[in-house]
Amino acid sequence: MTEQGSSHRATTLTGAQALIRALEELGVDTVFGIPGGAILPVYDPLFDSKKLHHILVRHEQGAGHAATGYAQATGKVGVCMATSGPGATNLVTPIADAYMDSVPLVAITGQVASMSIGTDAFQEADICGITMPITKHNFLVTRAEDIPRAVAEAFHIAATGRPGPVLVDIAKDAMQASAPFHWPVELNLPGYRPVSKPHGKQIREAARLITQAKRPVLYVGGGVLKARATEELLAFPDSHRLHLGMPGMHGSVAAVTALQKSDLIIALGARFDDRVTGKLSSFAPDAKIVHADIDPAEISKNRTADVPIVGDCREVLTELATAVRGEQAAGRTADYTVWWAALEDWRTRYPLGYETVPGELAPQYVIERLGKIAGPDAIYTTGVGQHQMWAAQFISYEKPYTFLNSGGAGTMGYGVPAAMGAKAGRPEATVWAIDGDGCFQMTNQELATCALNNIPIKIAVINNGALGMVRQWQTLFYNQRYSNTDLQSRRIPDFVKLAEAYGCVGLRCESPDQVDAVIEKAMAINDAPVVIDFVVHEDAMVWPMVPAGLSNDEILAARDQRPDFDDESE
Ligand SMILES: Cc1ncc(C[n+]2csc(CCOP(=O)(O)OP(=O)(O)O)c2C)c(N)n1
Repeated sequence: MTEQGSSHRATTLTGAQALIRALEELGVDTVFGIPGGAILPVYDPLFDSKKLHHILVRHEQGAGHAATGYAQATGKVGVCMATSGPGATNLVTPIADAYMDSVPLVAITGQVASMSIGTDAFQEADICGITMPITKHNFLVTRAEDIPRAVAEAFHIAATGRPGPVLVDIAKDAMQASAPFHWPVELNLPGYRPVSKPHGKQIREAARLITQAKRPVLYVGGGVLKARATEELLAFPDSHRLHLGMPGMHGSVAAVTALQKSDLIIALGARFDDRVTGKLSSFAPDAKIVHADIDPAEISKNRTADVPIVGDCREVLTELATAVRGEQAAGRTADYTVWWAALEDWRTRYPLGYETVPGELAPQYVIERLGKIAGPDAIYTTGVGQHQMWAAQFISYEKPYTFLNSGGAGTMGYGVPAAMGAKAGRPEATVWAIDGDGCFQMTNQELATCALNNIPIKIAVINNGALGMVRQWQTLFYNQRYSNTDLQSRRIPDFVKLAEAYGCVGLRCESPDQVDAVIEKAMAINDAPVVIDFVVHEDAMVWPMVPAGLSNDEILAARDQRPDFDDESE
């Protein structure tokens, strides 16, 4: 390939070469994928690329979550690739997952030749139709000359505004045909103009409410991370005095109650998800709402905003801080002392905790020790279930972009491939996947990918032998009738042998006194992936809990333990 200046005569490339060239121009360094018939023309020039590193995964779902983990750890757009039909449909779960968590992802799929589209051709699936509701946008490209622009637009859409997944589906004949290659391309996106600068009047109104409020709470969502606004927020590390912890179904009593009793919620890049609000009609009944989000569709979707602010969280926070300082300079200051005393009181009376059973290994203890030993510079990913909630509760996250999990979709199987992607993007970081035995069995084949590609992630399988979170609901709401939640995974498979079969180091830990030593041993291994099978107590439960569908006022600090707020003055 020759160098191409935009004003010079264009080089002629095949569509497949143009795709690779466009990805190189966009600065892509890592692509996760699996080839097949319809995408094969692309894999040929990919073989020669000096800039693109393709990681051959074992399942397309792994490619998708790896690209998501890569994107979340690096802030760049994650890229995955698959062939038509089943290759593309295997990407559906990670695409939906990235959509729910607003992660910038570009999925490139091969499609059958344009002449065959709509004929039920071999390995044909209408992946644009299938992913229409779970992508920010998607493209079906049937001409070679359209490939560079489609790819450039896909990256632009994925990364700007509210980030999200974009699919580029390319017909095989478009990859094989030739066309002049022009770069850079002019984007042609009428109607796509995300608003990043907030409206001054709304900012002033928000500042006025903040200085009038008696019980204000910042409700900080993923949008603050996406806007890279953590400095502007003075991103509260978990150890900060004003950080109350995670709100919602398994949030801390202090965080849930603070929102419930607040008179002003300042929601930043957050979307009033049902896992946070509980029964919506009884959520924070006395609170006025300032809602800042880059996606206007989020504002007043679930809870009506008194002050809607459409904008990028970084700009919103900068301007809001200036406006609040202005209010204060004019003598309008708020006194939150009484409120802080109440928060402090809830926090000290209802701290996070857990029970231990003599002779048994508590899963919370394992996760707590892991967080302490691996420390705040490590990146942690999780699956979905009890272990995910404990990882949110018992690890102290001091830095942004270090806790990656499937928050919106709740996708079991996210942990291992996301860790693989995070480690591929941040090779210098220690990356731990904290996984459940159920989740681990959904995507652990990517251990082979990690072992072969020198991606030495570490996996802590919190092995309670069951689909723990579902079992917890059966304990609490289905009379302890454990229908189909016993995986027997303390017997089958043997996770240590499984790890070894995949070229990883396998370790097992069954008692509290071995925990530190086994974690330290894993920390010392950096030339291979490590799997630790932590055989833990099967009856441990996640507390606090707001039972699904109930008001957050019904929070249980622990089993049968309703917090008592009556004795406080508000
Ligand atoms: C793909 C998928 N299937 C089913 C579920 C429903 N589900 C949520 S948590 C859970 C159990 C997870 O078990 P495990 O991985 O062992 O984690 P634990 O809760 O025991 O920590 C299930 C089945 C889901 N979230 N995702």
